Amino acid sequence: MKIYDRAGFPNPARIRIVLAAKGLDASIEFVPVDLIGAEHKQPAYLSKNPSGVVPLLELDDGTLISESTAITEYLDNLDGNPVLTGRTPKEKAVIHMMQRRAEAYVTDPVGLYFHHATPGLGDALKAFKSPEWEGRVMMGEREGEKVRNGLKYFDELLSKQPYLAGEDFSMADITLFAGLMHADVSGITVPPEYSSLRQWRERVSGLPSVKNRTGQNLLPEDLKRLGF
Ligand SMILES: N[C@@H](CCC(=O)N[C@@H](CS)C(=O)NCC(=O)O)C(=O)O
Repeated sequence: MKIYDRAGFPNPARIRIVLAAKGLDASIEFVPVDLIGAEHKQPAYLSKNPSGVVPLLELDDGTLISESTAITEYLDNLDGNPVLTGRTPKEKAVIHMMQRRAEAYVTDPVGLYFHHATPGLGDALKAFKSPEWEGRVMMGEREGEKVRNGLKYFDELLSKQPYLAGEDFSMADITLFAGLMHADVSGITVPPEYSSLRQWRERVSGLPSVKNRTGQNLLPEDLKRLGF
């Protein structure tokens, strides 16, 4: 199996956590895609994933699977014990509901905020985003507000239960964790008073599948190109 992705980016981190949690690291070949150079918007990559985003999974028979949720479902079910996406109908339903909330309330709007209200990934990619780029800063700000509301929602939820879908770590937690990674680089911080969300983040950071395994560091060449 191959994963097209880029170390240090949030949606790729979702799949890197899943691979670690499922003990699948050794079965995967990583193919780096140059996001800052807009490689993912060129015909060669678009022919594999018309959405023009990473991660993308390519199976040995050539099947291409994009969307982190779909990739997670596939990897989690390979061993017949889908602990991250749900073993029973009820677990599946609750996990998918919470994962979609994590995506809709934090991970998706933080991506829009990053690309439209901050310099994003720089000039090469700008051309592929929106012709009226500058005018969309306002839209980006609205997305930032959505993220802040989402953080409040999850702080309240996590004051009542240890993980997003209840007692156990799941795909929903991975999605929110990656959203917070993206929030960090976008300049949106979790307010200090959101102690439940902060404690949850600490707890998730310490899990073996997450600790040092997310590729959370951008590659040195990417940091340089982004001006850090
Ligand atoms: N819905 C997709 C989102 C993937 C996504 O937005 N990936 C980012 C990297 S973290 C990307 O490829 N961004 C490039 C761009 O927006 O041009 C998923 O769940 O995998």
